[in-house]
Amino acid sequence: MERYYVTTPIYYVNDEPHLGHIYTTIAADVLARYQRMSGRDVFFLTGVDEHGQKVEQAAAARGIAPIALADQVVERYRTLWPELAISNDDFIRTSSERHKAGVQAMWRKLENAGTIYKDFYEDWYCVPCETYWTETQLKDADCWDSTTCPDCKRAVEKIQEESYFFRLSAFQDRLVEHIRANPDFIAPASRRNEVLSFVESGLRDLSISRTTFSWGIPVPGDDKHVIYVWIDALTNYLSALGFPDPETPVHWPADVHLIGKDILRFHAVYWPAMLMAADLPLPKRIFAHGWWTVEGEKMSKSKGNALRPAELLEQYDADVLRYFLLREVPFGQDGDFSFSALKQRYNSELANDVGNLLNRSLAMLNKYQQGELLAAGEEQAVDRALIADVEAMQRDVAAALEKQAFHLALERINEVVRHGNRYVEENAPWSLAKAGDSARLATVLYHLVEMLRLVALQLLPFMPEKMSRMLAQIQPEMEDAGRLSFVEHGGWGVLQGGHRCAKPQPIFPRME
Ligand code: ME8
Repeated sequence: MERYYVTTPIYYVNDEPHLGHIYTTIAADVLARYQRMSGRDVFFLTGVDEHGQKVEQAAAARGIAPIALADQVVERYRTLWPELAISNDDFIRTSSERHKAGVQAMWRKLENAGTIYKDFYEDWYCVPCETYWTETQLKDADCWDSTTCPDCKRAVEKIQEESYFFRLSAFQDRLVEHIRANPDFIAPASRRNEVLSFVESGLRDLSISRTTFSWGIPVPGDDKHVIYVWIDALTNYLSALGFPDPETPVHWPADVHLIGKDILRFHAVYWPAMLMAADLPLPKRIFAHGWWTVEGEKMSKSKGNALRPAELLEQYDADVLRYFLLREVPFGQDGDFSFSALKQRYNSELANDVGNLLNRSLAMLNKYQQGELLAAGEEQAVDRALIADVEAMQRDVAAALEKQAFHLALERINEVVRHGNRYVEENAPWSLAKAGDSARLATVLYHLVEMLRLVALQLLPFMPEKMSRMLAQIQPEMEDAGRLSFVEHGGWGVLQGGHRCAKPQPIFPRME
């Protein structure tokens, strides 16, 4: 069976979940569900990043131990994911023994490959970003006088300590070569170019251990040092699969690491270089999505305007959020979350288009044929055009999702829904009923219901709960929509004459 491995970033436990975290996780969930329905053996991983100075400081500020803070926040994530219908196969904590074993094994591999050395280190460090800056970088960013971080503009600290280093510079040429030879490796293309010019401008070796705090995984054989939080965190993608036993787990390499644009350098430069050093295959793709603002404003802890999932779930069904987040903004671009945009999209695309087509089709089937589907008679050009559109849509959605173009996939499905609504108008079943043309009426109703079934199947990964309800109206005998697959149920003509549908029940009532 073909395998598929999709990951989200592991989220820091110094903050509660917010819109940015659910965004990546929902996107990964849609891919996982879609690939499972396509017959692949899927592994979908998410989890939390518990170590590092940032978490240690956040815990100290609350007067608790780092692990106590981690335990609290982990619970928030663990209870949140089912509420959003997230179907992850595993949840990795970096404080777990299996993860520590994986990270220490990775360290040993880098060491055995001769890519780690000890030296002294003097630099500027931004704790909130867990990022190092050189004097030159601060000067270039006009941050030297204020000694603030070029990214977040908060104060950077001067650091001088003994440290282990990873020979990142030795991988510059191979990285450039790999990125050039594999145009799909980093997406979207604009991000790929950014990474390429960053690597080409020259890489310096990376400090990968700390002695100034202790909340982390000890360096094997030198426990004065803890392993740099990013070496620790990135290795989660392997440790969750059981690495180092086996060294190359069956689901490795990942098909896609979904991340936000702010953590691209770690994933597209450091991580591949580590894997090259450890002689392991590289992930096939790294996709960096954009950032959300909320009602036109940047989300920030200090402003207290971070959008919290619990607040959203009080107002909207999980499926509506899932749909909106992936439909509103092309994946890869920045976007704005606004309540009015959500309502507008919901009413026009879900209530008016999908919801209305389902309601009117099942209402007519119940009115004219007592809910019974009759076998389709001779097909006319309009019927063939509808079938062809559905089948083309299925191919287009598959192609869009290969490229993580969620918005295009949804737009293409909506196009078929609009086609369905036009088909109703053009074939006017009410006139056929009036004229007593029951053969043509049966054919038109068959085409409508069968297309609705296939539309619901394509939308199932995006809106698992709503689409299960839609399918339960079309196929009331079916017990569990979760077992449907494109392979078995994706073809035209699965429903047979004599099949009974339920009475319509609105699944997308209008929002006022
Ligand atoms: O970076 N819009 O964790 P994290 C969209 N532990 N995405 C956003 C966002 C916004 N406004 N704000 C944050 C870490 N994000 C590391 C990852 S992976 C081996 C280690 C996204 O909790 C951000 O882009 O700070 C990032 O991808 C994710 O939230 C996790 O952030």
